[in-house]
Amino acid sequence: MYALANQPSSFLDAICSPAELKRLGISQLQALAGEIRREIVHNLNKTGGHLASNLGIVEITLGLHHVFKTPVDKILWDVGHQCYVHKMLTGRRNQFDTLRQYKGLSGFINPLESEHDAFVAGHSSTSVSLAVGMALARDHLKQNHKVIAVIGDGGLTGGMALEAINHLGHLGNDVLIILNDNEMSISENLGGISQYMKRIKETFFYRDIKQKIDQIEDMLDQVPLTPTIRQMIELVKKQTKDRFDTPGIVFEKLGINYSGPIDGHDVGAFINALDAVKDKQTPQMLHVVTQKGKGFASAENDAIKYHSVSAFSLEPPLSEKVEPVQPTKPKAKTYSEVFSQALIDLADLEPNMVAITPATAEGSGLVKFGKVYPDRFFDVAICEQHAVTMAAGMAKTGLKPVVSIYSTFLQRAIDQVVHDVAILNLPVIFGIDRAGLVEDGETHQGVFDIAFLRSIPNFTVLAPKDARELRNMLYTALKHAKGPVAIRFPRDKAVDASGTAGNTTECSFEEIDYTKWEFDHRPLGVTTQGTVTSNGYGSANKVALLAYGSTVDTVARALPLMQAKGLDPVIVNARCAKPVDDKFLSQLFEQGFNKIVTLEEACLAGGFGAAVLEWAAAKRLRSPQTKQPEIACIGIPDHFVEHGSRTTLLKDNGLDPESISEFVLSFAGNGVNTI
Ligand SMILES: Cc1ncc(C[n+]2csc(CCOP(=O)(O)OP(=O)(O)O)c2C)c(N)n1
Repeated sequence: MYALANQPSSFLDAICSPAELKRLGISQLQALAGEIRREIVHNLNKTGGHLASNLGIVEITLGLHHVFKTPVDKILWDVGHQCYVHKMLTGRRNQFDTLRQYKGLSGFINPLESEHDAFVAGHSSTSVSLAVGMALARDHLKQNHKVIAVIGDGGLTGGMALEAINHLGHLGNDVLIILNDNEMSISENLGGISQYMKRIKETFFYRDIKQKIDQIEDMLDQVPLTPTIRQMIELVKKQTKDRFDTPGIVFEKLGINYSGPIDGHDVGAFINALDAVKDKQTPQMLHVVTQKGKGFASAENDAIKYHSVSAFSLEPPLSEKVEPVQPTKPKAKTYSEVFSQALIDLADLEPNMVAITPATAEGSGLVKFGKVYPDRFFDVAICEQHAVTMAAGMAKTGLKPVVSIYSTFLQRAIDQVVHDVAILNLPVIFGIDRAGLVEDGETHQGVFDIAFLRSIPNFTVLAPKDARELRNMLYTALKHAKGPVAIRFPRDKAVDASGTAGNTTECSFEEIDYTKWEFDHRPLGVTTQGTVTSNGYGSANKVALLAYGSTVDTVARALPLMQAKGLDPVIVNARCAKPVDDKFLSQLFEQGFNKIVTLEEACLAGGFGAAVLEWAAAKRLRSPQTKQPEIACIGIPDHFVEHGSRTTLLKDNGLDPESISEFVLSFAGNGVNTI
């Protein structure tokens, strides 16, 4: 283990591009690996990031850049979360303190950032498909370069990777797959493929054992032995051999030439292995064994915790930076924590409920549920499509599956949602985590789910305004849903309507009519939930703000700003985007509200605001005599949202209280409500 104190990086300082790397010998590369690890740890302790995966892939990255020549040769990094070393070696080291910061270096791979990044990634299991595509194009266009896909054992569990391998074996084109096997996904990797790779490694050790047995046999040949003893030796040899099979035979049978496994931290061995396969013109897989977190004891010992970290302390004892805790103030829970706690609280009430995660148990807070109810918890690996269709099968057979999935990863399973869940109107509940803006950037923004789910018949698309409502939505859906229900919530601290942020998870459950919208923050003469009565202002300008999900809280925070300027709008918790609350909207129109603003933390195209506009257009056709209000929509415009802190991104997209207040004030114009 090297010392963590920041030391001079003489080799790293000399590297401005991969060209300099090629001049280094093996021992120099080894020294460089140490310098890189030190720098990664020292940078990430300030910026946070995917620490363990990057520490594990240092020698692989060095070897690849030593042997191949980017950007001519194409290296496709699966997921792209392990590309920090690659970034350091391809001219971006000086920007490392801006990693994952707004306008700084992305935490993922992206050709818009560097010509050395062959493609964009953030989602898993795409690299082999991309490599096949690029190799086919190269061969068709008679170009001459190598295409290399670097994929982890976690990424290999994803269906797409297996589909691509299947196709590549059939095509036979020149693609090199580097399989980075650290036995970890975010959590421990699981499934038959992972087990198979363990067997391959055992087989590797079998070579040693076999060699030793052969040596013993040679020695025994020198001494006279009875036939029985000879038979016994043969039997031991055979049984030992039968326990193992030829390394990589499964890949070989699929048409991919397998070599390995080799030690991925022995840069010399790795370079030799690359040299041995680099000129082959056929599909090759090089199986490389690495350790996640290599070289940093804390990450080696707890690779799950250090998979992705926020800023942490390097002072011994190594620990995360802890904010000074106010003893009177309980730590606010996140929506993920509220959701997963609700699942635990509901488990006894709903014995047929099961929870499913596609390899994101940590992020979704489901680890505890899995420990308490191991028979009712299914981590399916990085297999979103399988997760959804499996849930459909469960629902059809009488279980109550809850698929806990990030908004961005649900995108991968849209067909399964339509074809396997929605057509039969199956009561699968989707807990859509990280719905809205997230730090990671374009590949991870959870902004499309409303638009795609709203277009699917039979779906109910909900978003709670706070922790209590999230629990009640889940409770009610589990009890009564006759078809699919999606409940979306952001990656954020949970809001508690009672103002004691995050401590509502201890409360009991309550059935709610979640398709009905409610006046939440302004009870203006509301008699029953979802019924609009006059607000009594008699003003020429009656403004209603229809807020969906996380924006209810933001709008509540914008209210005093608007009131200070003389505008006192009605705030509606429009918690169901599909179906929209027909009765409520009718009443709103009939009450003479002449300005309506919709708000959502999602793309405007096809989103909640679009649902209200569609409703208004249909209403115009149905009853042309009804005076229509002006409708404006606040949400994310038609662009991809980059990386940066959630607060910055919300502000950038007009979703902070100040921007909302400004927009509404200007939209409301002069004749505002007076208070
Ligand atoms: C489609 C998709 N689902 C889930 C994730 C979340 N995720 C990010 S990294 C990761 C584990 C990847 O494991 P592996 O490929 O073995 O790489 P390692 O971090 O072990 O080097 C997961 C599940 C993702 N990026 N994409």
